[in-house]
Amino acid sequence: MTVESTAARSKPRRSGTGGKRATKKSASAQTDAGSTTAASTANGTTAANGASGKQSPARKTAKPAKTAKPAKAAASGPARKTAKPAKTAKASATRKPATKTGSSRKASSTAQQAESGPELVQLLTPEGERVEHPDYSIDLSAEELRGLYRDMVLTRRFDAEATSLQRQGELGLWASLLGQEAAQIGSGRALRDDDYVFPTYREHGVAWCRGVDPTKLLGMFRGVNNGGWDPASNNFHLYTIVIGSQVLHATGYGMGINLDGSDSAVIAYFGDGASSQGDVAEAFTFSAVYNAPVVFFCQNNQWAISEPAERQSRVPIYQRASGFGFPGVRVDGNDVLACLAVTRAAVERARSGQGPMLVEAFTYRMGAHTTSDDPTRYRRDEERAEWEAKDPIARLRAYLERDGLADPEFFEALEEESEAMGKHVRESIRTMPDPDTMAIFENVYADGHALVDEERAQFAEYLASFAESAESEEGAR
Ligand SMILES: Cc1ncc(C[n+]2csc(CCOP(=O)(O)OP(=O)(O)O)c2C)c(N)n1
Ligand SMILES: [Mg+2]
Repeated sequence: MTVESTAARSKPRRSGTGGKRATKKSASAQTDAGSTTAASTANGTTAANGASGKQSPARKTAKPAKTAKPAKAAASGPARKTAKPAKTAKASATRKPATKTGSSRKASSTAQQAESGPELVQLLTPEGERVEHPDYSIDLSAEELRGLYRDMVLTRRFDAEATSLQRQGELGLWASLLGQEAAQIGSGRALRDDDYVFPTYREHGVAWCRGVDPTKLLGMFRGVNNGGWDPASNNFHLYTIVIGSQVLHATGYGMGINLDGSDSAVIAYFGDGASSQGDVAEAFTFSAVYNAPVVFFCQNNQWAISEPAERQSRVPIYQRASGFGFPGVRVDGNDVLACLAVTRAAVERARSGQGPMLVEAFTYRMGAHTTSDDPTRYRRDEERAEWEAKDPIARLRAYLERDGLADPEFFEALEEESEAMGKHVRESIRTMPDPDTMAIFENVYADGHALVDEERAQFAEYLASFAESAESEEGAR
């Protein structure tokens, strides 16, 4: 997908005004499968300024230059040697994370693990207590809150089914979103239909919010198609495995929105690991310089396969934004209300012509990286247990029950719906047709290519040779 083609796509969706995007519209209520979110009320400007202003505490703790001294290291030769903390870090990283006492780990985790305090936006505590934040507020009806809960429960159920189906041999691979439901549902529900989403490979909750049929997400993981849905139908791009590349695509799309003069926004999802990619840095630069309406939504789930987040950055990821000239904010990624409020503010900001914003959703990958991974090889059980206590679904349920916002019938009905969904997913995968083997040569070039034609003919001949040898075996009997 090229920048040109994604940008061009936005054109027919929204008629351009011909001038600069100036109209600041409220996010319209979005309804999907019974769940609604209210119009945005957050003041993007205040919110963003507030967020970008808070840098001192973490900056201070992030000064573990004692171990790393990155600036000096870059300037002088000998210092570079001391800047080799990779050695210390290496020792504490993949093999022996259990001790977590290595100086490198200790220093950098201070920068990473600001799980409470002023720099983390939170509206719902892990115990399910509703709290306020000076820059981000939200006022949702009981129905809307139940809708968010339903979204998270069904997404988790779908994800669990997919993991089981992989174990049963129905999928080649699955990348679970377990633990990241709030980050995805909160941000996904902050969007309008005409906004455009660029996901990684783990955004099953966002796909749900965009109205993509969940069973369509399975095709690629079963190996029967290259994506399975039409991105233009739901403004939800195909899953992207090349880490960070979709962030550049989002930037190009955002620059296209500006040229169109529309007030849509674009959101790019990426991980803590992806934040180290050059593509992401380039996307930050271009979005800032071209004032593109891009929300960079980083789900910091603490791990990039077996690499801990502290190996990606010496400062909290959200603080990187200020170096590029736009605001960044860290939100409790297990708090669906905070994720919704912060993303709404960021999207509103983009819509009103104020350019990009970085949202770092601080969360945790509860499962393995993918079904091919074994996280017990590189991380402590205690770490997972700590995060289990911050579960995004349990905390919203606690709030709904304590404040009488949902009755037992609601939870029972949802359980039934969840069961039905599981059944539907299992049945769909087993009836998913295998593709025609020769289809691999389709859509390589829009107008065909001599080399592809040649390869197609060779492959057809190769396949035919099996039929011939089967026939001769038959004849020999
Ligand atoms: C350009 C590129 N480099 C390396 C990989 C291999 N790879 C796949 S997933 C992954 C880790 C990504 O971690 P993160 O960005 O934190 O996302 P998460 O998987 O945690 O959601 C890597 C390195 C890749 N797919 N693409
Ligand atoms: Mg990660």
